[in-house]
Amino acid sequence: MKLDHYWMPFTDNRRFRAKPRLVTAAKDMYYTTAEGKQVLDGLATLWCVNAGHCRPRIIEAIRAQAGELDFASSFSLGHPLPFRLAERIAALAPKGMNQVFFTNSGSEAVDTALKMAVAYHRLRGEGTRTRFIGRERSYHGVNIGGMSVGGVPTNRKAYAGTLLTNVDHLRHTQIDENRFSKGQPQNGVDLAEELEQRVIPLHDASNIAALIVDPVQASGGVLVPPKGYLRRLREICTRHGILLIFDEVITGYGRLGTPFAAQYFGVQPDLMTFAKGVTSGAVPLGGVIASEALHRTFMEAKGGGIEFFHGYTYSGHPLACAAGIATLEVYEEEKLFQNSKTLAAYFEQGVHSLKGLPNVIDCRNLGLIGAVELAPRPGAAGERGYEAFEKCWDRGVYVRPVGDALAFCPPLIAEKKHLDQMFGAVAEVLKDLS
Ligand code: PXG
Repeated sequence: MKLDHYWMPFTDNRRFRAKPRLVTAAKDMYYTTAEGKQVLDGLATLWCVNAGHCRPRIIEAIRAQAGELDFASSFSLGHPLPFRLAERIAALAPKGMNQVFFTNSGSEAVDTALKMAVAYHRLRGEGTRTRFIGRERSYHGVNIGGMSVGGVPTNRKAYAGTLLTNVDHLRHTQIDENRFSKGQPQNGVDLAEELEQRVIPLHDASNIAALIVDPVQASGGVLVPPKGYLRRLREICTRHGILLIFDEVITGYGRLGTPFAAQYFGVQPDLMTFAKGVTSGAVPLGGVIASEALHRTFMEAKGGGIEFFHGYTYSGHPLACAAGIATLEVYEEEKLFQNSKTLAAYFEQGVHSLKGLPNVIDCRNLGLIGAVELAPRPGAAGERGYEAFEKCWDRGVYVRPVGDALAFCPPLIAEKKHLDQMFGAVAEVLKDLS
């Protein structure tokens, strides 16, 4: 097979073509590689395969749907599936968060949420609220809005001139005092004060539409919010009429043992984005959950007509919705959010068992998400992390390099033996890594 024509996303294409890593099948916790080797999926592939791979119920739902109604639009013509899925999602979401808008990806969900926020303020006669606040090291997808509120420097660098200018960022929460924290760090709640002490006075609250945060910053390196930090942000937003958006693309659907991070932290946002775990990765699907109050503002707008001029051809696609409904059934029947919660303590032990190995400068975890951070090689940031990733793969374990950190995010069907295999392989690799 030629590898000459596929331009791979977020990939060192030249390195890949020189040394390809191909998988041809997957089942539950494992991939099968092109060479026939079994590799443990330690990252739910890309933080999304929460129910595990090729689950019969999900596959069957997609197959049956494809034969019955392949596609129908949701532009002023409906079909039952997105209504059914939205009802299920609303039932999982925090109370009062019950209006679901579908997209095809997390990036689209983020840009949708940003547009909803601005349109909402305008409908309420506060049309000057057009600024967005994001955070350093946050990842909110790759579309113009999400990239602009995002804070991963490498994702922004090449596009600096095209970024939205109506954006400011809070600093991230990774501080030295919190190294090797188990679960939520003790220090750093005060970092939330930057919103009220610097950002709001600078721009004026009357110009700010929304603050967007990923409750656990996953692809930014697995940064766990300090105790009380998200609650403090909520209080400040409420005081100043600023909407709070939780980007739950990774934290949603059981990653922290609750349906969403909002419930884990006991903090209620106004808008939540989701994607990934909603179909366990089987078909692309994302969306935004809006509060009833926000939605009401749109529905009570004077004049009638289309309330929100926004949507994608495939919003509410039948195959995606069928996969979503089946996935939520699997989560419920197999009590996978509960498994995630129960396994979190063992996972924490596994992550922190790497402390003390050569070059390990931090271990972080919450729920079933974690990372070990390695010291960068002088003048070659990211190289040690990438090499560790390659060596783990050779040992039959897939984890993701994020700079010089390795991220862990197993499917929620994981058992202790899988975690033993994953952390055991990582430990062996780190022992020998220069
Ligand atoms: N928000 C968050 C919090 C995400 O993690 C997106 C939005 C965008 O979702 P889509 O479906 O448009 O990709 C994500 C996606 C990585 C990596 O390097 C992480 C993501 C995507 C690609 C790579 O860890 N997360």
